[in-house]
Amino acid sequence: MKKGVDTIVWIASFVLALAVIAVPPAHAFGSIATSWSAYYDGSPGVTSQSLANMVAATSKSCQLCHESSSGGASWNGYGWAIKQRLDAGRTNAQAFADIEAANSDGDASLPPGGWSNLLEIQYAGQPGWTYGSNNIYDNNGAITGTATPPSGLSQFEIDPNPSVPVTATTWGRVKRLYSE
Ligand SMILES: [Ca+2]
Ligand SMILES: [Ca+2]
Repeated sequence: MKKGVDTIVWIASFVLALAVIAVPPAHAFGSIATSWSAYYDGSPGVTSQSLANMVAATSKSCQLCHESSSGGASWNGYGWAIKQRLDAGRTNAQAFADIEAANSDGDASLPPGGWSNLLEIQYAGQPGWTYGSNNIYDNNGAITGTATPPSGLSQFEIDPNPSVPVTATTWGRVKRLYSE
């Protein structure tokens, strides 16, 4: 009987060890989005509605950076920029800060030179998506094609409108808060 118990304990330990080995690496699914949300909640980053807008449009946060609503190894320009910084050894927070001044979606909207990632984030836009075709990058940074922004986003949730101040209390956002 003792031998049978030992065998069960051994098998259980083996299965547990396999489970530990199978745990995904540090950049697990959704962890960077969680980190992004925490960073842009007012401190240290600015307060942002960008991720909330994406969740309202697609029910997921992935397409802030990824081509697909389920994540995976294809990114928009903003996601690829973050990945480059992480691959260079930067932390999530450092990577976010590193690329705030860039215009990763290459939009040509006002202000001159396009909306920087920081301004898009601050004014509830999408730093990785602009109107029309957006370059999509693979794991090696090669452009593999183009994609249009997620269809659930409204015009000024893709690139902000400089004449319309965006606050978290506009009626559309109030409705979203109660529909999520
Ligand atoms: Ca931009
Ligand atoms: Ca944009």
